Amino acid sequence: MQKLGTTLSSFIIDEQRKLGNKASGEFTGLLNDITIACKGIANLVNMGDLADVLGATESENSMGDVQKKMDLIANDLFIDALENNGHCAGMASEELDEVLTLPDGKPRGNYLVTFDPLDGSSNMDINMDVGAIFSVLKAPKGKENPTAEDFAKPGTEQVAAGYCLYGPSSMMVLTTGTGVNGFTLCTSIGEFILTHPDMKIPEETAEFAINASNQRFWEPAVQEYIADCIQGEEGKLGKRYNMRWVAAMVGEIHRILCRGGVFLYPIDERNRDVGGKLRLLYEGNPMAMIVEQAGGAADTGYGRIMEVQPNGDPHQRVPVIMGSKNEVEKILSYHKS
Ligand code: AFP
Repeated sequence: MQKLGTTLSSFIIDEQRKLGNKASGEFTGLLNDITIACKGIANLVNMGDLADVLGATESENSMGDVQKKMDLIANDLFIDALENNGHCAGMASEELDEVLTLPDGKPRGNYLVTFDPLDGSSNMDINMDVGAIFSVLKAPKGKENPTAEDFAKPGTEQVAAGYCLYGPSSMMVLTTGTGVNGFTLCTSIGEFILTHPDMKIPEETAEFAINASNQRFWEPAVQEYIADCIQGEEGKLGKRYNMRWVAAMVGEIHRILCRGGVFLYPIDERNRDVGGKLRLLYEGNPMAMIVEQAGGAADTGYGRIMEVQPNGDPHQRVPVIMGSKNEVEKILSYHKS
């Protein structure tokens, strides 16, 4: 007989049980809310054009990116799942200009959630990988409506982080600070099942991911490292490298969790003033927590991503270098020299 295995909900309940009577069940409830949003998104992403969710809207987000139809739908699904159950006290989304205050009368919980509801959304229309990324922080005690300042916590204060990859199968990858576990969505029963326990990133790699079309804008350290990778066995690094680019950070980080690699979105001449391209709260911090929990490293080139002190702007950006530990250290040595 085929076994069902461990579902995401039972896994989380079990983790919380290990905390003894300290666990109220609220955190379990919060992760369950996020899971429901992700299942709703997975369903629509899988239906694609049949659900009329492809294409762009006429609106832009605060970063000036044109919002895709599915960006807005995914954002609404996250809000809907989180604002009604009393587990969450406030939210910040890559798709919203300001942090979101819960409507009056809705119960408030003890957690703040930040999310990028549809990372890599330009992949939607070409039927390629997209994902959702989320991070959970403790909410300030007794504050009805948390503000941007309450979200301005370094990544080291995250209590959980995860992503849901909508690829050939949908997978939820989660850390609550004790390792990383991956769950595959079984569409026939509508449950995420534990398929990738205790994910670990190999320390060594010969695979990098960077948008090479930006090469002329990169800093000298990154230019030099990539040039040495391309030299292969004849170059200073003495080995042949492979390159991949999914154009959705969720896809890149998932590949790195499965077989190692490094992902770089460095600061470049065009985004130096704003600090990089990727967002600290929605992409940098949650992915850094997952990568570190899986034994990898996550840095800006100048320090650990999770130790960056947020400046209070929920859309603060950050340069990103993350993945296999020894390779990240190699890249950092280029920065140092
Ligand atoms: P969106 O979340 O706006 O779709 O952007 C995705 C992303 O921020 C990140 O996931 C990718 O790594 C990166 O953009 C890809 O960007 P380019 O291919 O344009 O460099």
